[in-house]
Amino acid sequence: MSLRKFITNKTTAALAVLITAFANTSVFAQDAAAGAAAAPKVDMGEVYKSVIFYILVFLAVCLFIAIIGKAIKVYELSREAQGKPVGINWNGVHASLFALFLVIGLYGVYWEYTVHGSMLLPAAASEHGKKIDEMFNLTLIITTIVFVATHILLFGFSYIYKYSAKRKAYYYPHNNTIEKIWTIVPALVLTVLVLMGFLTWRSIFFKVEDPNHKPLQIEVTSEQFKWSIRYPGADGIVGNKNYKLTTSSNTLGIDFKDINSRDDEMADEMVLPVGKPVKLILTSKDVIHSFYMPHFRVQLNTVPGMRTIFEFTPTKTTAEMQQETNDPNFNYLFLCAKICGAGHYNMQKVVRVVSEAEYKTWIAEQKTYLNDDLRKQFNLPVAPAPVKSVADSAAKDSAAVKTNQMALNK
Ligand SMILES: [Cu+2]
Repeated sequence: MSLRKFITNKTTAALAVLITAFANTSVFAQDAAAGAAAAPKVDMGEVYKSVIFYILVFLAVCLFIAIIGKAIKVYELSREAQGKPVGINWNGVHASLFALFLVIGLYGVYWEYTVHGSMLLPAAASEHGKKIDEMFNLTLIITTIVFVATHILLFGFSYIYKYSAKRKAYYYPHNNTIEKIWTIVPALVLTVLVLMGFLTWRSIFFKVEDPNHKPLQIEVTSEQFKWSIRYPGADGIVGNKNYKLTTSSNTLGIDFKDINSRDDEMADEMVLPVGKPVKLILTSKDVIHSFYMPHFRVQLNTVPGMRTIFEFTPTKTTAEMQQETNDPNFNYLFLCAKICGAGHYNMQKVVRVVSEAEYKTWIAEQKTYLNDDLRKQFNLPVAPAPVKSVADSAAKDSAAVKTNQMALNK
């Protein structure tokens, strides 16, 4: 096939595609016009919601680029056929594109940091949260420096050392010194970051409990698709649970034979006294969920069949945070951070951090799980509530501490 015939064939084919596309669009337009006269008007805003629309736009853009490419090729071939020098210096074009990409890309990074950077979470509202934020910031600073330096080298060198007929490439296959530098330096930096992470994590998780300053125990149970919050009642201990005891009236499977369970209270929101350590006991009824309190920098999986524990101290009340963020509607949240099924998005609850006095008023208003129905089910005398011996409570307390310690050591 001669070159001219080839080009003509290609052009005819391209024209045929364009004409077909145009004809189809016209047919659509006519249909739409006819339809509009007969039926209620179609909302064109809906078009933007369909996937097909974006596929067609993508194909149209590809077609446009292909046509431009073909036109340039035809221009170059015709120059070649006439014995003229090549019209476009592609090495120069590519090198300039690299340089342009570097400038636009770095500006994009700057824009991301300044515009979206302010959309990050506000300052941590818990004691350990400050350490996590420091680690996050240090990692971000180091990776940003490395990112900017390597990209200037990568794109800058591609521009500076673009092909030149006057220059011969220097063959440079290996250099031990360079190999050592770019192996040892990242290894050292990563070792420091990993060690810092390890030590921070340890300091958050392994705490020696002060017997005079016991944390407030709160049990959170996840299930598809909700959270249940259990407060320990006056004894300060969340009682035992057993999945075999789950019934329609005892959905958490609380074991009311355990005296510590009897005063346990249910709550619809999590209310925490400011400045007091909180020990979260997390469990799950069905699949693994992830308990996440973004403002307190708390995140831990809830796992069926085991208890996971996280201890933290909130340092700012909701009211203080509303002032700080200048948002009177601000509320702390906890939510599920693991896609756990269709209703996952619905798994969130409000957390209110309040003063000690407000907390006491609130907790006094909460109902106990144990009601007359459950008393009958567990063969317990129907009110008045049983009196618990101090020795019993102390023994249970040390047992609970041991179980928690075991869970922590795992
Ligand atoms: Cu989820």
